[in-house]
Amino acid sequence: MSFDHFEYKGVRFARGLHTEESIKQAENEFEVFDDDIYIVTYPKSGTNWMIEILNLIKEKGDFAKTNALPIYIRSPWYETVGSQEFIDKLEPPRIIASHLPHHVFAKSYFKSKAKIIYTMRNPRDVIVSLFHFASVLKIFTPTENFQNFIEDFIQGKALFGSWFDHVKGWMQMKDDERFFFITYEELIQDLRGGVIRICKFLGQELDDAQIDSVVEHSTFKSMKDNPMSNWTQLPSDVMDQSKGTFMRKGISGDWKNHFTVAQSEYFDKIYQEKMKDFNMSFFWEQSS
Ligand code: PPS
Repeated sequence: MSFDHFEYKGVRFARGLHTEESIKQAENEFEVFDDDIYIVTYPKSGTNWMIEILNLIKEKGDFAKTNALPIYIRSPWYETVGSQEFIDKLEPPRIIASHLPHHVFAKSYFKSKAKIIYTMRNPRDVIVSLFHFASVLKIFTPTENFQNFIEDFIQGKALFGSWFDHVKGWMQMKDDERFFFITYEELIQDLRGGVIRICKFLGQELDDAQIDSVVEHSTFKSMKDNPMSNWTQLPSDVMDQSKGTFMRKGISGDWKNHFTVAQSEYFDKIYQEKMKDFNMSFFWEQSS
């Protein structure tokens, strides 16, 4: 997984999206408000899905209101260079995205009442999604060597560092009342149920018709067909849409079409080793 990068506190960041200054600023100076809601994820874990869901919940399912802006402006990643301009225009409660690991997250968050929704995904599917995205997003040097890609991912050489550290870092907060976690796979299995749980966490009361609208507009098909949500408005020097689409497959288990048996066994072994002291089990551990 090759991209022009720098390291900060053991984590790889991409030049072109980040600078040392933007990351230090995000960590030390960014001002978190008590009513903010943060969508935190390791890349390719369902960030945009959650952006769509949360903005629709905020507007009680009113699609015309949420769909006025492209998704990456509706809820910018606050660590990205240039994002402050868009964050300054957000109406409260601000819904802000971030891929930052726990140990680099805004210090002011930890003194605030702001909420975090952390979404996780089967790391095998994260690898596959990222592998395809690496040929589309211009900051990456495309590669066809899937084995090397897996190896880089395992060694934490991916954008935003190690998946294992990210998940373990953030899940230290699992019992904090400001923190809610959910998996991509749970949303695939029962989107409506997920939306209802998220509303409860946020203290948002939506009626059945409003929930139906949130679900209708956040399905994979709706988002894939929606130019405000499918990233097709990005210029070709940022994303080469001829090489693939941001809204690619939107399923769980696509890793089975990419990993060989040997790669799958190898990854399982590493996974067991790295997660052995982690006292939680995930949906994908039963089904993979
Ligand atoms: S990023 O670049 O890190 O912000 O990407 P992220 O949004 O986290 O993840 C992109 C993957 O999520 C899929 N996606 C969805 N799946 C199901 N339903 C909905 N509504 C949805 N929206 C986005 C998207 O297709 C990417 O996964 P893959 O496996 O590549 O299709």
